[in-house]
Amino acid sequence: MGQNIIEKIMSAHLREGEYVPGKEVGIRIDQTLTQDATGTMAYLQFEAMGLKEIKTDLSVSYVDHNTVQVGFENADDHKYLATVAAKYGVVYSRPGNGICHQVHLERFGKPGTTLLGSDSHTPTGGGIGQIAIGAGGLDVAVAMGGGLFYTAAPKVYLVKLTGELQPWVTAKDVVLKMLELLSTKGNVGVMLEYGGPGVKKLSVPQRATIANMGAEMGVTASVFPSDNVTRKFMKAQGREADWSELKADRGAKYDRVIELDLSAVEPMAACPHSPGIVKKISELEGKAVDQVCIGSCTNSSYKDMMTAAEVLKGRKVHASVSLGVAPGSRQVLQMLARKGALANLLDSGARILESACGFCIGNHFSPKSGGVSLRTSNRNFEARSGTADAQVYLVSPEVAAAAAVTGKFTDPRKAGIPYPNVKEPAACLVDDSMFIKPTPELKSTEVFRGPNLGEPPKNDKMPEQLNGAVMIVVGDKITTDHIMPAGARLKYRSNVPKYAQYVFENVDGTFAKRALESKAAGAHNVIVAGESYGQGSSREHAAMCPMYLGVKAVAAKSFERIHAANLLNFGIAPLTFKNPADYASIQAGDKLTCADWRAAAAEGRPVMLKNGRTGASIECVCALSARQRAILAAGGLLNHTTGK
Ligand code: MIC
Ligand code: SF4
Repeated sequence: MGQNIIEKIMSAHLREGEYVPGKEVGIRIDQTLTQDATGTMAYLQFEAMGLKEIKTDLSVSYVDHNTVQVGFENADDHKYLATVAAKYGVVYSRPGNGICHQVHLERFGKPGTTLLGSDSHTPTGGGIGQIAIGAGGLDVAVAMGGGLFYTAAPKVYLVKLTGELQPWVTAKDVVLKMLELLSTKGNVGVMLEYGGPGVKKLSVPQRATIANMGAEMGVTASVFPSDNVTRKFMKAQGREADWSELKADRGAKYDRVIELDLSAVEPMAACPHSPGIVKKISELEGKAVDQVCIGSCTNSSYKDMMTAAEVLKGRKVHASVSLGVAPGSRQVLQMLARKGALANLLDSGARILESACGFCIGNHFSPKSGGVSLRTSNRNFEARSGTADAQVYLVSPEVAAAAAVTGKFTDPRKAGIPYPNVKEPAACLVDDSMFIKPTPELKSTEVFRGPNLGEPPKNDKMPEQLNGAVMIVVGDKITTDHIMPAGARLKYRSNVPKYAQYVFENVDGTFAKRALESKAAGAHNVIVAGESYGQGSSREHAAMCPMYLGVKAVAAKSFERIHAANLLNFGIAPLTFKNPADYASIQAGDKLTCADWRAAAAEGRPVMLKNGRTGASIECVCALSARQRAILAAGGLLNHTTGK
């Protein structure tokens, strides 16, 4: 029987288990990437595991999130990352070199390989034909040391593309359409494979935009074939030798087929506060706009930026709009400068921002109170921009640039602006001088540890009995941005006791204090949640900091993949209600006990929670593999790996 692309790559990397959808398999990881906000903990954990050098083909440490450098913390972290990379054989991408996903696609991505990254948008690499997966830093640390990455063998959906995009319609609109079709929940355990005759009409950066926002659907990865278009992209990057063909066999099977006609896609927007609330731009036309941000790992390719610059050429940014442009890589910024496009942007009144995550993570450039912000990024969760009541819409660079000129939502097809039709470059400006590549001499580098850098927090073994105290009851689709805010708090990523003070800051500002008091009183803290708990980022701090605050279990209607894995890695039991209606019977302050807690969870039996207030018995499922149960019983992956 013919194999699809995902089966081909997965089976070539399969080292443990059997490829049966839903069953856990262990795969070899060829490449890893980390970024600074998750990276410091990943390397601290790598060191804590006693690992001596990396065992992957390539590991890269990017600095792109914490580049604001207010105070000493960020710069200290950068120095730690640079020195630890030198010591263990990791390539270091200096701040200013660009956003990890875009730079990795340009300089390192290789068709047919596996990439594991401590960032949820790692699947961007699917645009070049990699199985690229986002995970917590601890999983990436294990993979760097040559350990396998464990995940459920996926169900594979084919997205069959036909037709061709019309002028002003973009890959961003395609992925927003996909979000309308698949929504942001219910896709755990799925990988998307793009195919059909429409694929060859999409460039690698366009494919990467689509793969990038698979993260918002909750799929594990999105993969494109590697074809002549891929070859041309790699040739333009001076890397044709890294190219190989990758296509599905005739007769390959899929669990579901979704057909999408590219010619019928229209300019779209994701509306506040979820990437899944999708509307056509034509439905929003005329709405006033306060801020426009162009950039992020979703949309800052050369063509994206050049198109925006062409729209703005000879025009002025509307008086009521603040426009920020952050090219995602130094390569693109250098090319814009050489082409004169940077001058066009400056002349228009655009504010040029650093090639980094910046506005996307709410690190700066927060909108005014209640402001309407059009962004080309991938997430518009409440408060993520740094302004709690801002209204963030996710759009294409074309729609963003048109709005910057007109001051309102504008269908670019009707703006009276000639279509720029920017072509992909045949040769890119290749300058790798902002990478520090490992050498044998660098192995003796002394690792720098500034005062911002803590120890990875330790956990005790799983207790025999659960003496649970419900600290908070939250609703559906709670994101990791709700659990562990980033933005202005990002600089505490390497200092868990400090960062933990902000857990659930924007949901219930009393959470951290109450949780610490409850822990000190000997209780095991419990979080109760609705559906799709832990959407969004891979930040393991959303598990590590609750662990520090004494959280031992999260009981939810359902979980998102990366966060469930992170909970487990930090010894917090992810419990799913057998009967989802039980969720409504629990209140904050309830005592939930379980006499055979450790034995039940560790043996894979149902976990019965007794609610002291109502007297009810609540059945929960802790659906884990034998390997995962051992990790939970040990109090997390670090304890499990080091035998503590
Ligand atoms: C994000 O887009 O939310 C982030 C910031 O890149 C996170 C990683 C982090 O929190 O450091 C992600 O996507 O995993
Ligand atoms: Fe950076 Fe935003 Fe991409 Fe996350 S989504 S990696 S914060 S640009």
